[in-house]
Amino acid sequence: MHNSPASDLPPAKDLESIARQGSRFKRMAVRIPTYLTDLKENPAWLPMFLLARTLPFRRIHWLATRQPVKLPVSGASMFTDVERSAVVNALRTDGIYPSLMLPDHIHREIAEFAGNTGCYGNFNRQLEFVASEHGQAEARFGRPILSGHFFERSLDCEAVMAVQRDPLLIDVARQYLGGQAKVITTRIWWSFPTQASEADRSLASLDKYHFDLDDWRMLKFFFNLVDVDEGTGPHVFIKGSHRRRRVRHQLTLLVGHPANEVLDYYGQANALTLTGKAGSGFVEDPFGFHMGTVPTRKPRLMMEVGFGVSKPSQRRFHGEPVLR
Ligand SMILES: O=C(O)CCC(=O)C(=O)O
Repeated sequence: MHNSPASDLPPAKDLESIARQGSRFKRMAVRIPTYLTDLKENPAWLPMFLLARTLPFRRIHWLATRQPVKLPVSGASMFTDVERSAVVNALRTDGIYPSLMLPDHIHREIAEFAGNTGCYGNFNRQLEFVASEHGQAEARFGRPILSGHFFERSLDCEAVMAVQRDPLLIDVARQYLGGQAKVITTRIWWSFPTQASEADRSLASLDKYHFDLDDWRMLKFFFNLVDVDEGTGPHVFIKGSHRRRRVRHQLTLLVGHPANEVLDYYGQANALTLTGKAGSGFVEDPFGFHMGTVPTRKPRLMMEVGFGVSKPSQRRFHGEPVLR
């Protein structure tokens, strides 16, 4: 067997970057079928996908398409004591408002539903199990299971629908995104402590700072449905990164970026870790850098209601993979 002398090899740093390039290209290639489906379903997806990552084009789109905000939606909100203008101001400044709280009966009803209903592991409809049997499911299916999604089953839970329809959510979304804001995702899902591969973590948007690029403007409400501490895989958001944006993070094909690169530029002090009691929630502009983290001690149950300004794709509505 012939071994190359050490002097024939590129320096270690170059080898590392070759390896990184390889996996980046692979990650991009994996996404191509999803992109083609989006394009076929809605050709307007392409200009959004290419241009919505840059601040000047986002601004132009905002000025050209923003619709006036109609009167506030009538009806009582389950979020008492929340001032809508305070939420919208915090979103404009920080990209996040971190102090929402669901009523007890609502988060308990959703948690009970998620505990008793079959979920699908790693976004795969073949891997169905109930959350309390996560360990047995990993043994049965012979693979680590990082996430458990309910897809359209989420909408069978009355309490989920009550949150989705709450007047505060749509009012805040319209004030922040413009009068045409509409719901584009509603999902509940588990993330489990496990030895997950990089690909599974990437599919579940875990452990990698990224920004969302599913629409020109988006807003996401998230709720922790179990007590979430450092060991439960909390969500992390980088305050201010939705409006002060490094040029390199605008002229990039990739939405995911290494933690050191993100934290060095936007500042460690701006990384907000969203731990909290069951029912605690927050609303963020997902153009800001954010990520979920992999639980190390106990499973996390989470809910998301996402708003956008364009026609939602079927894939997004049902919570199918949004590959990154
Ligand atoms: O699991 C989380 O906390 C993050 C989810 C996420 O990154 C997303 O919905 O874009």
